[in-house]
Amino acid sequence: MAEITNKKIQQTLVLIKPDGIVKSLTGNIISVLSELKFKIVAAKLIRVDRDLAERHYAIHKGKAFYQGLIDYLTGKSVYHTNRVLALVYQGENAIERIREVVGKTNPEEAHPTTLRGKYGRISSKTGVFENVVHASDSPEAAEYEIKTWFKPSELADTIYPIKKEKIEKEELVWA
Ligand code: RTP
Ligand code: MG
Repeated sequence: MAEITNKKIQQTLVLIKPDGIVKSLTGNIISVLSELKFKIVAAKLIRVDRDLAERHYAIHKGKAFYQGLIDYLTGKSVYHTNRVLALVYQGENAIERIREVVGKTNPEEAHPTTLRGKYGRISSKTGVFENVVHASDSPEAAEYEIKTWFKPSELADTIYPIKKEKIEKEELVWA
């Protein structure tokens, strides 16, 4: 009988959110994710402005928790950091397997062995689920999110079609 396989090579966007950065959890989180043996395709530390946060969570616009969520991601709430570490992972069923390790959205419902179960909390001030990590929830979301956070040249592998365009713009250089 033929073996039933359901292996998909997927890419997914992981964000270590401001609370993860401020709580010095970057190493722990990457270490836990590294046990999945996925390939890191991109990584960078980013200052998150309102525009980027709103594009990332555009799907949630209008929901009751939306403003609090944007404030959380841009460091306007308790943590006062707008630093986020963004990573792209690639591997077999990476989306589902990373979501498993990350745990449920509500840190109180997340299994205690998951990243959110271990490190997340619900802010008693804002009601926001400060859940330490973001992970894409579908291939469509992953593509949208990876393209929102990274330029093609920032990925170590080409995972989506690219094209060349001449762009003239001012850029910061070393003085
Ligand atoms: P994420 O997008 O950050 O990976 O989280 P998720 O898929 O598990 O959950 P999602 O429904 O996409 O919600 C995005 C983020 O919004 C905050 N949230 N707060 N207080 C609330 O009811 C509430 N619901 C969601 C969380 O920070 C969640 O990760
Ligand atoms: Mg989500």
